[in-house]
Formats: sequence, structure tokens, C-alpha cells
Amino acid sequence: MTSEQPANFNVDFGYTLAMTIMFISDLHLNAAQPEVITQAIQFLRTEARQAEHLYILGDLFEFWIGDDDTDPAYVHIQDELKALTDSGVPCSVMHGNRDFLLGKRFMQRTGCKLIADGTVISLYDEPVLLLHGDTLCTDDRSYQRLRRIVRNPIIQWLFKRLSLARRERIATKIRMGSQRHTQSVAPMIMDVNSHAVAKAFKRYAVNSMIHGHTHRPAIHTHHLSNGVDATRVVLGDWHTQGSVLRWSAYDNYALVSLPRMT
Ligand SMILES: [Mn+2]
Repeated sequence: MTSEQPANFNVDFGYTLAMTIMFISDLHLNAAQPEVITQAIQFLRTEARQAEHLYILGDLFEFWIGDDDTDPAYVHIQDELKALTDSGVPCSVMHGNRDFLLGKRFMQRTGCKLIADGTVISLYDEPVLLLHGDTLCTDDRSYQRLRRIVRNPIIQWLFKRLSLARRERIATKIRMGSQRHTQSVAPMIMDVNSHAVAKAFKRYAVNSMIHGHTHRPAIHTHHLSNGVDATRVVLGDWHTQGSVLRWSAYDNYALVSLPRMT
């Protein structure tokens, strides 16, 4: 399907990208990686301005300790998102496993709208399921256990009442633990579980889904038990380059990597 894209798709945004709905995820923005922030801001100022709608499907930030964080890098990104929504581009944000504390104040400040993990949108008359993706990784039992703890409303209520400095220290510990976990677990375990994928198609009654999280950008075809070939698009992360899914008409989409200019 990507081969149907015109050759000049990357260049001629003004015309070609009009009416395009864009999806990004897993930017993992953090002050320690200014080159990623620069590329994200560049994207928000240029290509994203041509979008009919921008969807950010989780892990926009490497970690979010609360909307009261005043780190200038984070404030800057919020200003850029505000400029995008002020320019008339609607922007929907989903929680990822890193930034699930993005709250009301963030949404008000940026003009973005929070959408639930597991939202079905109509994309050119086709229902499409949007997920962050971590709920599909059911083979990673210890991650799923951690998820239940950190997503517990009481735990979150308590966490938000700690000082910023304490929250930052806890966040650093969790990030280090997550890094150790990623290095110690077999790569298969970190990917989606095919039964969980099949269940999600069935539960939401869709034949297309888009998610991120696994950092394995690809377009997969799943043969469902009802005989239908369903499509699962996995968005790419922004660690070494940008990644965007551009969906411009029924069955006309492209998963594109955006080279990083240094
Ligand atoms: Mn994630």
C-alpha cells in the first residue's frame, strides 16, 4: 500500500498533505536529548500544520511527573503544541506508559484533547482502533504487574502529592528499572502477543488498528478467524529519527521515517 504513494510525497506538503490525518507516538521527549525536541518542534511547526488532525498515541514524553513540572524544555513543547492547535489543527493525545500523568492542566495549556487508550475513530468511513500498545504486550507479565500498580488511582493520587523533587527521584528509579528490564527480557516478550491482538480486533469490532510502544514500526496483516485480513500499523519511535503515519484517504496511508538533521 505504501508503494501507491506518489514519489514526491515527502516534498510537496502544501498540496499533497492537505486532508491528511497524522499519527505519531513514542517521541520520549526529555531535556537530556535536545536533538529529539528540536526535531519534534520542527515537525509541529511545519508538517503538522498541514494535518487535518494530529494524533499522539502515547509516550510523547519520556516521563511525566505532573502538570506542575516547570522544566523549561517541557514548557517549550507545550507552547509549541498550543501554537499548533491555535493554528486550527486539532490535536488528540493518548497516555503512554511513560506519560500517563498528563492531566487537565496540560490539555488546557496546549489545547490538546485527551483520548482514552482504546479509542475507535472513523477514518474515511472506516472504524480504526487507536491504542498506545502496551496492553497488547501480555507476555511481559512483570510489566503488566507494574502497570496495574502505577495506573492505580490511589497510587497516582498519592504520587501527585509528593514534592516535584521526590517525584523526579522516583521517576529516575522507575526509568532505570525499566531499562534493566528491557535489557534482561527476550525481545519476543517485549512485542505484542498475537492472541491479545486478535482479541482487540474482536472486542472493538474493527479491522484496522494503530499503535506504538514496541518501537518496531511496521504494517502487519492479521488473518482473523472470521476470514477477514485485518491491518495493524505500528508507529515508530523518535530515538534516532522521526516517524509519522500519514493517512490521506480510504486505504491510502504511508508510514514514513523523518531523517534527523543535525
Ligand atoms: Mn510505550
